[in-house]
Amino acid sequence: MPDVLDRKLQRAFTLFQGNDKSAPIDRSYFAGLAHHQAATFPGAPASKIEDLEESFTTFWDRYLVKRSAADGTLTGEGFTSAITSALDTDREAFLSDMINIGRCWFAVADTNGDHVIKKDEYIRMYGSLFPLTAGEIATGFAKMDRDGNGVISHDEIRAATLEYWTSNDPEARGNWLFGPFE
Ligand SMILES: [Ca+2]
Ligand SMILES: [Ca+2]
Repeated sequence: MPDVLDRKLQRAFTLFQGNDKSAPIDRSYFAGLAHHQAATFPGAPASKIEDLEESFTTFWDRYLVKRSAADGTLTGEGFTSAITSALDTDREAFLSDMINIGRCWFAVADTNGDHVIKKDEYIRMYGSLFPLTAGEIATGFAKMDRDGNGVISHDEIRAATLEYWTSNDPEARGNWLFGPFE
């Protein structure tokens, strides 16, 4: 496993774990990630939360359950192993499912419904996930906004998602999909 990609997989699992590292990570936990995003954006339509929850349970059912323990919980090693296996054997479907999670996640953050992420929506979303400095917010937004038009589009979310899960380039813009990446 190349170094940069390996670090990104570990980072994703840590992020999915949230602040309470002792909570068991299982199917219902992944489904519940949708409610974290719902709590950040309480005005989001229920249908968008349902789509997001379904995208996470699909992630579990198609990939993560295969590497979970007998009690239905998943470790960081299991997570990395599941993703690595999916990239090796089921690459196109896996990436398509990851793009769908990203699309659903950002759709909840699109509070004004213009189908793009503006900077205030970005700040609200990432600020709920990380303790970010103003510099990190500016850099992260610029990394996602590839064409520099001041908003993050569907295509830019897609490009970042593909890079996050596949690129071993330490400079790839998509490395910032889940916030600051050195
Ligand atoms: Ca928007
Ligand atoms: Ca843009």
